[in-house]
Amino acid sequence: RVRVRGLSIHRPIIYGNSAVVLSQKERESSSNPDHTHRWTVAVRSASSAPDSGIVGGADDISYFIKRVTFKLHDTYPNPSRNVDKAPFELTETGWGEFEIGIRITFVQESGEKAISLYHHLKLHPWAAQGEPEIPPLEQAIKYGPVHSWQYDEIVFNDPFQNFLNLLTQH
Ligand code: SLL
Repeated sequence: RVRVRGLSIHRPIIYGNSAVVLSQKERESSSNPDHTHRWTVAVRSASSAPDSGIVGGADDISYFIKRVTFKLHDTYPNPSRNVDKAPFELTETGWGEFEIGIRITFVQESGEKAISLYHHLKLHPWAAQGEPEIPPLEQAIKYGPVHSWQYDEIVFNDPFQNFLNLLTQH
């Protein structure tokens, strides 16, 4: 296995979450009536399909990512959640914001170490001056979905030749 010295190759990704307020009905029929929001956390390719209304995700990134582990707050059952195929996302309900650990494991043949990212799960829209940090639910419903996404680039330095081939063939 040979490394291609001096070469860097990057893959653009986005990671983050979208959140919506649960309807009264959904809250009543939920196993936990304290839950106020449904949210999805994800790692996706940065490119978006035109008119899809979805942030990123146009390309499948599973040719170089083997697993994404989302580490949730300890108030969740089995807080460490593995996703082993695309789409690398997780949908849950809850009531509070917290820091989500995102661990990305690359395909075996890459020889690359896993990387860790952190995302602050965002449920509430940014408050204007003088407004409460957590708006009343009726107001949050009017505001609509909350989106919090980050662009990033995964950089591979001195990649193995076979991994470089795999990356460039996609
Ligand atoms: C807070 N530091 O106090 C944060 C913690 C935890 C959120 C938020 C689900 C809990 C469950 C949930 O929303 N946890 O399923 O019981 O705001």
